[in-house]
Amino acid sequence: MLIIGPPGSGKGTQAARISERLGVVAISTGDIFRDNVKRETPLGVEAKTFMDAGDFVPDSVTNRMVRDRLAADDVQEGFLLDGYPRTASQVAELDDILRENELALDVVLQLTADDEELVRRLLGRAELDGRSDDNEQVIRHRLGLYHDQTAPVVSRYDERGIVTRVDGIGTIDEVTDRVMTALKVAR
Ligand code: B4P
Repeated sequence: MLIIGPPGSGKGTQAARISERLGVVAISTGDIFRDNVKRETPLGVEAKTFMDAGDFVPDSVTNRMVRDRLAADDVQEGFLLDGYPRTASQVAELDDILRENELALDVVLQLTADDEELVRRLLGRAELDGRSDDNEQVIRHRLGLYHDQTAPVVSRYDERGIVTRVDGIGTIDEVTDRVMTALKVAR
């Protein structure tokens, strides 16, 4: 399955819980990038400039990384992709990767929340974690990219009839309950 939503909608938060409850591996492109930035690998050095500006890391880099990750054995029993695909080109690439690995998508979970709530949450996270892309100007840029480029990605999956929408407003536990109920219906 995929989990898609604007920055701050709770993707990473809910992905960890879904992964634990369903026993499927959660793969977050943002987490992989941040880990590489921390370890100062060539991938991390390349990704950092884009991430700090709130821009997408180029598709060529991101696609190669996801292709490698989805070739691992642990995805065969199910997987949850968090934060990918985010562009039309990534949708096409993911279709190819899944076909080549004889994998299929069952559900695309979309988390929704309004922009002002998202800005509030991410500014709250900035105070706790000090993430370099969590300042108001960059947050608003990331939200703009979501609306321009990632919302159309959801429409592509809507045409395939596999999107389940969940309201991301409420406490983390409330959202998890909604997600688990929605997934039971969707599967
Ligand atoms: P991500 O790591 O995906 O960052 P994000 O969109 O901000 O989501 P995240 O998962 O961190 O936050 P969440 O909604 O869980 O990407 C970071 C960067 O990596 C991108 O900007 C880009 O540069 C690059 N990148 C990643 N994937 C890419 C791709 N496919 N192509 C190109 N570039 C890519 O939650 C955020 C906060 O909200 C948390 O602090 C949480 O505690 C809080 N929260 C969650 N649920 C809540 C609730 N119900 N109530 C209150 N607070 C809540």
